[in-house]
Amino acid sequence: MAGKIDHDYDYLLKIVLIGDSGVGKSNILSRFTRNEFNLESKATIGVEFATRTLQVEGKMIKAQIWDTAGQERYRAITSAYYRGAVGALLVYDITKRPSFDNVQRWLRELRANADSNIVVLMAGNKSDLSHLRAVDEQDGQSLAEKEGLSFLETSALDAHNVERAFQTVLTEIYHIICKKALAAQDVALPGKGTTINVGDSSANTQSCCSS
Ligand SMILES: Nc1nc2c(ncn2[C@@H]2O[C@H](COP(=O)(O)OP(=O)(O)OP(=O)(O)O)[C@@H](O)[C@H]2O)c(=O)[nH]1
Ligand SMILES: [Mg+2]
Repeated sequence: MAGKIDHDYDYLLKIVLIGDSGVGKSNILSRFTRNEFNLESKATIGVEFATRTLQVEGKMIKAQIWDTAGQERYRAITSAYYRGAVGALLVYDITKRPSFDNVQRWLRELRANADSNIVVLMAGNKSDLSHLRAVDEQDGQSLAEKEGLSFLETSALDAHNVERAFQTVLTEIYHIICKKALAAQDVALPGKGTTINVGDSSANTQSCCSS
């Protein structure tokens, strides 16, 4: 109906994909949002995004996932890319050691540009190519623990852990929202379909984490 805003979700959360060129960010996005994989995908130029709504602990969460170029020369303005992001998937390629060595560089960029409360999951992608492995799973796990990140090995090709990676990030964000809501229970209840900023302590007090 004209003029009617019909939200089909409880929260809209912005997630960004970061990591070196060729690690599989765009294919992780297409696998998660369209269940598609492309062996010959081209390097991303500028910014793209796609959405998918899924259930987290009984709430409908619409994930708006942003994808940009790993290559510096194709990247869009960094501050705009990170603005409002509440979660990030930091992707490396388990067959390309330099993409893992660059994780620290991506973390620095994230910390310089994104909200300090952003939830980050590090994904070692292309787990289907274990015969070409150049980064041990344990090295990924250790770095993640040192940096306080979640960690999973994924494969956009065979879909291994792709769903789980996003579920993990979204669930963690949802728990942060709930904690903030509990800490600010006297704030007026906003309507459905609220956009969330993890840095905003008065963001939402909907009845979440009620159990
Ligand atoms: N075997 C395998 N290949 C993958 C996987 N994910 C991506 N690829 C391939 O890796 C190449 C690069 O993938 P993209 O998704 O375009 O990489 P990207 O990180 O988006 O690269 P930029 O856009 O340049 O930053 C493509 O040939 C993909 O088909 C995976 O999980 N397994
Ligand atoms: Mg890409």
